[in-house]
Amino acid sequence: MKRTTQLRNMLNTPRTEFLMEAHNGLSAAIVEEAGFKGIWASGLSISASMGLRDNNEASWSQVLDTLEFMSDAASIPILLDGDTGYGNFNNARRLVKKLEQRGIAGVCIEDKLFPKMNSFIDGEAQPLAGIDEFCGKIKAMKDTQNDEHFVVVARVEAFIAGWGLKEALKRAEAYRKAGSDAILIHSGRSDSAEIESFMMEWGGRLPVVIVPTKYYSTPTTRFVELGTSLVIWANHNLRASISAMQQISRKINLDESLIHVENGIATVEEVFRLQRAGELQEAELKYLPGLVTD
Ligand code: SPV
Ligand code: MG
Repeated sequence: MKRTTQLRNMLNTPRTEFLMEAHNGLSAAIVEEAGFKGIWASGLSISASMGLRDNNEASWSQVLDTLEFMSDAASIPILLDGDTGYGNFNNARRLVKKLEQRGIAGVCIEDKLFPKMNSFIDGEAQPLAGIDEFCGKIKAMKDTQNDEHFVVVARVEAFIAGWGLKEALKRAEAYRKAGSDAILIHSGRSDSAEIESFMMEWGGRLPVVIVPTKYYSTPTTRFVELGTSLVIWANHNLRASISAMQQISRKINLDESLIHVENGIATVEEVFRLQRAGELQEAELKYLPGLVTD
């Protein structure tokens, strides 16, 4: 089944499904191997892994290059966190064209202004896009996609910006009418009150996607009860790798030795396995003329 269809099915089944963050080819392969059905290509994680801020400092074509590695390294669908679409409707529709060429299953755009700022940094100070302008962007993206199953998710930042439930519902409804395939409702609260209020009023008009980074203590069963379609674990591979790299770098620097670290980290053979080194050896037997050794 095509990856676009797989992602669309994840949104449209009555079950709650899950996407796990990845930010490069290696993490994409690891997410797939762990058993996830799909990948969130997080803007925060991709930019951080480049040593950059989540403010569109990476160019959109650099993000595209990263996605190409991810798309090659994993066979499950990838939903790109496309920020604001990297410009106006014209940039956003060109993005869709390029994503489809690279086998990306869908993109999520948020109703903020380019260059964006991460939602958890001074969220309330962040201006929102005009509703009409954002709807035009969604329409342009939907009109551009070649594959009818390519997914466009509209992300509502009304709660993040402190504009409240009424505005969140108004925007979600406008984005639905503009043709989006799902609504991502975001919240920076440490409890799920905003999400719950939205879900009660929304009434399943379109599938809903959530990102419980800040309200992580809400049990997943609650998201299921609320009828959430997709839950995104948005940055946890990046954060896990930061902790692991900080620890190992400090320890090796302190010890000036590898004696106490070797057993606690992935073996070199594990790196080769994840790179699929075995496949190359088999291909060499098949395609390379035999080496003359004597
Ligand atoms: C991301 O993963 O980049 C997101 C989710 O957009 S958040 O960081 O919560 O805004
Ligand atoms: Mg993001």
